[in-house]
Amino acid sequence: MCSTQVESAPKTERLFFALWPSDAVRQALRRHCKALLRHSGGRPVAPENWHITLAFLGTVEATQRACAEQVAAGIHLPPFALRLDHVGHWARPQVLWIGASDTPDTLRSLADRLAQGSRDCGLALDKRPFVNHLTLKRKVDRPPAKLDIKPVDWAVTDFVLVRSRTLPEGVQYTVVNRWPLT
Ligand code: 2AM
Repeated sequence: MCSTQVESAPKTERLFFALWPSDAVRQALRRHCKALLRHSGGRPVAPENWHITLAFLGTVEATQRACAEQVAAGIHLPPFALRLDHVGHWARPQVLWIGASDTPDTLRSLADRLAQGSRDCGLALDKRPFVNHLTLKRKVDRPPAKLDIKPVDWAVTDFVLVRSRTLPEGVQYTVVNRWPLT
């Protein structure tokens, strides 16, 4: 008798590490960016999806996720203050974003350690250096005339792992793990 073994493909997820704003920071961003968002064309990112990517892992298997989560758990860095005071436009990806003109050393260190640790888990990450940015809109083909905004202060006390799913109604981000900065 002959038996057929069907090998199922490993279960994968699309994941990234991020700074995830509190509701209060999201509300402040909505208020301070109201005019900018109204007058810049393009396709807005839903405010509940706003985040700053620390390291984009791409498609990840369960063992790689566990390894990346161990890397995150092994990072001990203090909380830091982030002042979102700079609006930028990238022409090629057609992205309108807000970020901190001053990248705190702790933030750079957090992003670098997550990226290096994830590479050590066998994940192929983008080689471009970290640029802190929170994407507000996509498909913005030219910079808006007025790029100044009232800064938003964000006391960053943790970082998260996010699952990204593409659904018919749009992209869905779910926070699947969280680590405190202490
Ligand atoms: P972006 O906001 O500049 O587009 C989820 O896709 C998040 O990961 C987005 O914030 C996106 O940044 C970021 N990201 C970084 N590299 C990516 C890649 N190669 N593909 C998709 N998203 C990427």
